Amino acid sequence: MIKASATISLVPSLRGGPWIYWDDLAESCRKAGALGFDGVELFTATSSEIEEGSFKDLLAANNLACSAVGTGAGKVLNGWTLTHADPGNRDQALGFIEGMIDFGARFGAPAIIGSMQGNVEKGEEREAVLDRLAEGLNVLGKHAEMQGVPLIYEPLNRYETNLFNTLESGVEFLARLDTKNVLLLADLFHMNIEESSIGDAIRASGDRIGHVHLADSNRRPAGFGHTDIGEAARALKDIGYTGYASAEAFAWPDPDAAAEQTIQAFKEHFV
Ligand code: LER
Ligand code: MN
Repeated sequence: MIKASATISLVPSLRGGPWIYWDDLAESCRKAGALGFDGVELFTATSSEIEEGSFKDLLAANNLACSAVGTGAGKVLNGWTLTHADPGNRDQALGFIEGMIDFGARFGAPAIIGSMQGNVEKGEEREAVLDRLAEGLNVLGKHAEMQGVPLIYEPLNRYETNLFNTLESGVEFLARLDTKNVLLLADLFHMNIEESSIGDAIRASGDRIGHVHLADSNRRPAGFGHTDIGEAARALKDIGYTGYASAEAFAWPDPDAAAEQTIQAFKEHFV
């Protein structure tokens, strides 16, 4: 069975980004639990702002798991990436993500490397940048393995990274790592831009997919755009995916309506 996850951002300066809930962790968990979500994905500025015991209590009280933790704040707020030309910057990125891996692992949740992968900047050699990415993912994949969780690497659309934009190129890159503990994130919003066929790309990636971001073509909740969500769901069932479909979508028209739309679309297609 595929599981439904809502997203919660606790970074006020990034208000307006693609997360369903915004304001209050306890209230967001209560609402997600009441709607029947199985999990919540967290986006935080640091790995230390949530108290472990109280979040565990919140999850248990609302019948939820933590589905994943995002690491993008390391880039968006601090400018760190795993492929930055400056080794000091890369070290900061590594330390930040290690902290996030440890934080997520306390709740059995993997960390996601999305924006933290960075870009090949003007004048840089692509292969040298990919070597830095491989080095970072090897270190972090092994670190995550010690904590008993996978690490999730996310191909993004071309307007966000020039490293890897499709699942196929991501699968190929992961095969060259020393660690097998890095899995791919299939984000339906990015895939709508980059893939020729979302279903075929999912079927071809099979067990390399470890997490799914559920959003429609316009990044509104599933069903509010023109992506064939049913086809994506069929492909995920075909490959035997049993992870989360996590609603990394705009809180459109508002958080409550976005959450309700997501859970309805989930019940229609994924169950
Ligand atoms: C960014 O567009 C995204 O999809 C995130 O999951 C990556 O941090
Ligand atoms: Mn995503």
